[in-house]
Parts: sequence; C-alpha cells; structure tokens
Amino acid sequence: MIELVLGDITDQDVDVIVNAANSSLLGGSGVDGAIHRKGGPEILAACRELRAGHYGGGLKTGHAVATTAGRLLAKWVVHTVGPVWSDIEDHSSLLDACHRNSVKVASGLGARTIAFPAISTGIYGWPLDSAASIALAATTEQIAELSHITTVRFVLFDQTAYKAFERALKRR
Ligand code: AR6
Repeated sequence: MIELVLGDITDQDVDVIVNAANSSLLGGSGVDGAIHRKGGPEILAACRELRAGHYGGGLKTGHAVATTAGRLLAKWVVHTVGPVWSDIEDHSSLLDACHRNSVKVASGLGARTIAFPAISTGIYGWPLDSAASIALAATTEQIAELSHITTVRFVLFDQTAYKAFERALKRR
C-alpha cells in the first residue's frame, strides 16, 4: 500500500525511515540533518562504525545501508544516496536503485512499514514530478517482489511536493 503524507519524516511511526544521505554517511542538511538532530548521536556513531568497516570508501550513489534509528520512533534508519540532478546525463536508474535498495534492506530487517522522503529533490535538485514517478514505480514494483513490506509512506515536506506525488500516483 502506498500512502502520501504531508509532514516531517522524523515524526513518522514506522519501522524504517529512509534518509536522503550523502556518500560520507556523516550527516548534512535537509532530511539528513533533521534525522541526526532528532535521532541523537547514536545514529552518527553507527554511521562512523560503518565508515570504519565495510564502508570505508563511503556509500555509493544508489546503494542503501541500515543503522539504528536512535531516539526516533522508527526502529531503523536506512541511509541511501540519491543522484544529483543533471541536465546533460540521465541518472534515473540511480534514483530508481536507491528506492529499490532501500526497500530490500528494510525487508531484510523484517520491516513492514517504511517511510521515504522525496529523495534528491532538495539540495540535489531533481525535478519533483520526475522524482515522484520514479519513486512510486520503483517502490511499487519492489514491494510486489517482497512479502514483508505492507506500507510505503512518502512523507512530503510541503504542498508542492505533496501535489507532485499525488499527480504521479493518479497517473499510475
Ligand atoms: N521531512 C521530510 N522531508 C523533508 C524534511 C523533513 N524533515 N526536510 C527536508 N525535506 P534533501 P537531497 C524534503 O535536500 O536532495 C543533505 O545535505 C525537501 O524539501 O534533504 O537528496 C545530504 O547530506 C526535499 O523535497 O535531500 C546530502 O548531501 C526532500 O526532502 C543532500 O542533502 C529532499 O531534500 C541530499 O540531497
């Protein structure tokens, strides 16, 4: 089931919250900043451990990895790195991959509910209508293949983003 909600992703009572991170995994602004601020230092500590281990070179664009959600209501944060929008190169497959891989990681943890922000549509500059179509297609197709996940909630921060996702959902 796909849900659209206008709000702040850090308030969501779901099993997994997806973070629109960067490859350093060490925080940033936007969703990333909000998650680390509200989730507390446990999340950053877990990210530093990842960087000290298997993710020494950082998390690649399109990939996803889980940590504790610290003090958030969620059980886990799944960090993924969306692509930066480009007018000259099509990076749609990477935006598709970060949604699919986030669902896969969440499902592997046994999560049933997962909340996504509008990945790449902030600092990374991806046009909202395009991002919404890619996000909805990727998550719908991926959950059809995995039995665990029952609900995918897109948490949109403002009316403009909410309306773009609403239009994309109607087009499906
Ligand atoms: N809850 C839900 N959505 C939010 C929230 C929130 N608390 N805050 C912002 N948004 P962005 P990106 C919306 O920039 O484009 C970071 O520095 C926002 O309005 O968070 O993938 C990372 O470290 C926009 O629609 O993510 C990376 O360096 C959407 O979430 C870089 O930004 C995504 O905006 C990632 O850029």
